Amino acid sequence: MTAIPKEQWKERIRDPKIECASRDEMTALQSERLVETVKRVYENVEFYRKKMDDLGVLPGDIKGIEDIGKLPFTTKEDLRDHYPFKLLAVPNERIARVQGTSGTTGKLTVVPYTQRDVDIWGECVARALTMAGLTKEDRIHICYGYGLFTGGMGLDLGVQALGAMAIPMSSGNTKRQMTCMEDFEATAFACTPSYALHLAESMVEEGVVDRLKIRAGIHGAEPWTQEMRKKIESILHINCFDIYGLCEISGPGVAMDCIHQKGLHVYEDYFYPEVLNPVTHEACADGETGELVFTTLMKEALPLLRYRTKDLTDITHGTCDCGRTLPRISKFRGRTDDMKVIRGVNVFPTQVETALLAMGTVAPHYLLIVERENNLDVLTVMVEVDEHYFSDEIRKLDELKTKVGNVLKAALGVSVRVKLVEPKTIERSEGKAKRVIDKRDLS
Ligand code: DLL
Repeated sequence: MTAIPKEQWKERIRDPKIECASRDEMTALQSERLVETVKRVYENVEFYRKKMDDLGVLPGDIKGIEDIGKLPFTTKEDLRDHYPFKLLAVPNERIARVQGTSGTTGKLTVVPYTQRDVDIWGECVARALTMAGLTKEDRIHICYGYGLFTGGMGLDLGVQALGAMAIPMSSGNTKRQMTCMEDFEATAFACTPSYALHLAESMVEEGVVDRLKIRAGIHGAEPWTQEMRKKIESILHINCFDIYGLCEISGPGVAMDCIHQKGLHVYEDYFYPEVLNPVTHEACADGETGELVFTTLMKEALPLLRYRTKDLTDITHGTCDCGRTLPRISKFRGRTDDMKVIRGVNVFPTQVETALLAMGTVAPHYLLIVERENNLDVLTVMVEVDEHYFSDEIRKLDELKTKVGNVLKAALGVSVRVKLVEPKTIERSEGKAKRVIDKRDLS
């Protein structure tokens, strides 16, 4: 496998008029799109009409992007409260598809798309793939999950828009992934960074690295470090790129970094980014860490005003070495909430609590421990159970352990290791309970 040598690297930009626009040109475009979006949501979405009325803001008060601070915020809770389709801004028959969060139950967030939303999503991913140096000549092996999760479908749409060849593997079955990668002569692959590293090490073990034609890896959906990137790059001799997105805004392809690795370029002509102090909601200066907030500028089915992502980052404006003027956000520092991303799946401690309490056979004292083993995330859930389980025959304890594991897997959508412990083993807290210990080094 060979990375594209730096000296041979040609900057590839799919849409230079947009991606290299001057600030004035971009502001004019964003303003026009924001004014139109606000008018549309006010007319079609009762939730926003009420929120704006409560703030005393009328669509006519929004004259350009400089007025964005007058608009109300939207949160994940708002989406859940309006589950599944109560925030639609278009008639039902215009919905072309739905996607959702990576969690499988309880916390599901559903996102409807019109065909134009789908096309724009594909276009954003195609821009990102172009940024990774890929063209229609490439064969892109997609091992993100397909389904409601946006990873598989998003990359697929991008490959189609690029005109390249999609290899829709979905996730799992490492041996088969390697065989297909080799046999189909894939030139790029896309999956979570933790799986990329696992795959890379498996390739070394199987001795297939030199027979593969992979040049680039497109990784995201979970936080990962520069060190992890370097490790994957050095094992496979490729270039890796960090792709970001969230289903509420469209999926992967909201932002991605270029070969210069100076932050992830945000497609701000479609998604207007703000970085705000999570407490005061004041705008952060360039370089200052805050919560990333997006306003969609072209979304038809589910336009969102000032959607609070809870992802912590900072933003930089100014021209990048690649020539793009799109602002750049730093690799993510974490989240403002307690959500954990385990093997690309969003997991909330409250989902564990709900599932455990519904069982009735275990105590409501639990602890999540997240670790990284062989480069894969491992979630251990420690749960207290009645002491008679420890004095009775061991078979009963084993049966309960299997049952808890099955219940949690069904609730979370990821397999979990279960550790049943005696009462009072888990530390009690006087203030907020500590529900998660994250031992992965994601700094
Ligand atoms: O994870 C979309 C996606 C798929 C992105 C494939 C990239 C590749 P959700 O399931 O809605 O969507 O989860 C979104 O995942 O708010 C972040 O906390 C986290 N996340 C996504 N990409 C990155 C990344 C997809 N590159 C949530 N770095 C987001 C760090 C990321 N965290």
